[in-house]
Amino acid sequence: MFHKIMVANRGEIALRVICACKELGIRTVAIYSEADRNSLHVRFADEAICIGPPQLAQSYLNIPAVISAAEIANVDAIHPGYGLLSENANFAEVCETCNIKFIGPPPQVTRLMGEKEKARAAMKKAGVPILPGSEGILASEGEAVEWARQVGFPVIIKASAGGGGRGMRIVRSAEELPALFNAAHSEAAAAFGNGDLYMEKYVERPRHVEFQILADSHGNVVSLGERECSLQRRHQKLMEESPSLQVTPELREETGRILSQALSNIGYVNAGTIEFLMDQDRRLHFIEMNTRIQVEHPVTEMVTDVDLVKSQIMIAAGAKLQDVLHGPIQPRGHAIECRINAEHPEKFTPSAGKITTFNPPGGTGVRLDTAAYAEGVIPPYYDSLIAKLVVRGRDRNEAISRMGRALEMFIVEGIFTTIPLHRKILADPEFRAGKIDTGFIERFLKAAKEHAA
Ligand code: MV4
Repeated sequence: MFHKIMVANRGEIALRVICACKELGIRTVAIYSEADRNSLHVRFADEAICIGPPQLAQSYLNIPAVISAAEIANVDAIHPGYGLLSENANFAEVCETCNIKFIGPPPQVTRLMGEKEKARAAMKKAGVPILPGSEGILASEGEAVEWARQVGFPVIIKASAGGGGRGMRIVRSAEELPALFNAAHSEAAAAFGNGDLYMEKYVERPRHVEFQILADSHGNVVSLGERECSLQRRHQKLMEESPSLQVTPELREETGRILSQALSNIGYVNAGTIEFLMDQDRRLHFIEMNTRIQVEHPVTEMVTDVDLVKSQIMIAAGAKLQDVLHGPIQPRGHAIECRINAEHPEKFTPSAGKITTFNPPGGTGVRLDTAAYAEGVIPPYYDSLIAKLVVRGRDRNEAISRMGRALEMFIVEGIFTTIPLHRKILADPEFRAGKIDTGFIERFLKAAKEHAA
């Protein structure tokens, strides 16, 4: 097992990783920017090293600075958290070169999944259902028209280097395709330095359902079931839950079986998330894979009782799944997570500043992952997520009432947060009935606006 791990992240996820290390008896090293001197990840790590000024490019994304700190502290491994360097295959390679274990998949697997068109082809080959679409990168708008006619309109053009919604265009007819193809190409080239595009059949009003897996370095893979993540605004998730009301035990079992086989074949190692779109017929179609621990991982932890971050660390140290898990995965009850962002609840603009009052909720079935505290300052340089409020209940109704009372007791003053928005969503009859798809939040906000007018 590792003796010392560097946590190459900040905020709630850095604290989350430190918690896992403490429980495993591993020493921790925090890195921090000048804006994060008084952060809790600095306070709770055994050692802390300042790596630069507040700007991400000069601190948490500065690979030479991060590696230098790791060398100075003489760590065995680096946990990247989510975002930042977590899906950077070059960083993983640098770690390897320096004899530091990167807690994540092998670099070539991270690289494969980062190229969405290649990931799609690899998953298809490994037996995972994908949507009808193009094969290989679209060479020209002419080739795109050919594929679109074969697939049938509407189609969606996506950037191979994209993900998270950037560089996408929905195309409903052959006439509008060339212009949208060129716009997507330019946008992708500008945003990712790579204009490669591919195409899929467009699914109207899909649900976003993702499966959590764990894979060890001995070829063993296990599924921990799914999360329903359709409640998003501009590709930012707001609320997640597990299980999904739409996934039957048979579909869960079958998908888990297919994914275990596929990811074992691909040589995947680490925790991982396989994203699917669920269509109107409740069929699942692979769209992307995330090779990191995700923001919403606690939802799965609450229903399975598996510590995913501890599992990542043990797997990176060479442990077998049978020694990481306590037995078969048996999800129990229902969990919901609300992402609490420091932003204006209607305008969604970031709200940095000093927190004057902070009353965290607690009690039965409530978990709060946060690095925020009273008198603490939220800097303007980073992601606006300041807390994840997660509850578990025997069933969805109990989880909803528990979340309602926890949100009521969660008092944050001095900055704006999304707490009021979550209270309203929770009261919505459609949400309570489980009628949620990727268009829900847009419809909800539009109705709220019209009601106010
Ligand atoms: C799609 C789609 C419909 N059909 N692909 C958006 C982000 C990226 N990860 C995939 N996305 C979508 N891909 C096909 N073939 C609709 C979306 C989509 C979406 C997906 C998940 C969650 C929210 C979404 C919001 C708008 C569009």
